[in-house]
Amino acid sequence: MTVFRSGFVAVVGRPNVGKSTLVNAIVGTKVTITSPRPNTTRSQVRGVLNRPDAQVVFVDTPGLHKPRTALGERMNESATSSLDDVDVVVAMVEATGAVGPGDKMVLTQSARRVRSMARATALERELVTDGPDGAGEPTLLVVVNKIDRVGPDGILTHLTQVASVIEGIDRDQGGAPVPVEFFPISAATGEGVDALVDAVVARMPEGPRYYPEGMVTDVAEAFWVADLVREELLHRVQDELPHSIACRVTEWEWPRVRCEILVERDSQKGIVIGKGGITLKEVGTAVREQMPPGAYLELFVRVEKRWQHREDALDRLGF
Ligand SMILES: Nc1nc2c(ncn2[C@@H]2O[C@H](COP(=O)(O)OP(=O)(O)OP(=O)(O)O)[C@@H](O)[C@H]2O)c(=O)[nH]1
Ligand SMILES: [Mg+2]
Repeated sequence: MTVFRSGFVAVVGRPNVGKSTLVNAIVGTKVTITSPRPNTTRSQVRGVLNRPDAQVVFVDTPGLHKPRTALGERMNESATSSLDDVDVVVAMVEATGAVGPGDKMVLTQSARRVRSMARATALERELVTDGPDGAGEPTLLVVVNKIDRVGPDGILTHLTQVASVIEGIDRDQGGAPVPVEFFPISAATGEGVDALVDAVVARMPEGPRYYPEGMVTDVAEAFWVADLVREELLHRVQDELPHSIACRVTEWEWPRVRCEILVERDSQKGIVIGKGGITLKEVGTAVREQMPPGAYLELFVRVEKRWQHREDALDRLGF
């Protein structure tokens, strides 16, 4: 008898390694925004993969980093807490550049979680006599992304480096080595992604559909539009400004949608608006193209001083 498998997968990694690009590639629709700037994703976003044999909910997470703001701390908490409720952990690094301390932190947290899953599974097997559900030993899936940017030698070097970092983590954490599988992929071209998805599905427990079949995400429409506005801005502004931007929809009276763009300083306001309003105009056009036809999108820029550092502002903005 074929079983239906379902469950949750967290995709964790440093900022900018390509987590959101991967989730979009797997789901087959854009469900989470991406950009060349680090810290693009600020909260968990669920993307649902529906197959005849399985439903897998991929949880895209903010990049784990050394926080310099209250927002950064909340983003890290959001990423770390995603590990608590999932069946499989995918830890992503990128093939370009060396495996750094940020990657080590990601691998350490991921390995720790897989170890605790292994302990829980062992305990369950002792208590339940009718055997395991066939999903196998908890295993850390390590994805090496952006292989389109390095040659085969580069991939091999990187895999070797990651493996030795994990050996060090095993020594630090003690006990048996954590089971690991490696997946060199390119989220951008799709290379290697099917193999990863098959491995994830094989590791899902037997279970029901958690979401209706046509549903690809649980992100609310107003939140999505605000994120699309931020995405378009991230592609147009530089330096520290991406971090200072927050967007939220303040009115939704279809087809009229009003979205507020917050910045932290007066000087940033002009950059977001652009000469003669050109940047805002371009952003508005690009976002409308991704909304249902007929949308009338109004964009406003407002200064909210140091909002990234203020707990009260973060509460209000829903972080
Ligand atoms: N060449 C190449 N670029 C990629 C690949 N995957 C992602 N990128 C690019 O890397 C950048 C970051 O991608 P994101 O998916 O936003 O990265 P992220 O890990 O979600 O980043 P945060 O949300 O900031 O943590 C974007 O410019 C992507 O286009 C890949 O496989 N190959
Ligand atoms: Mg992201």
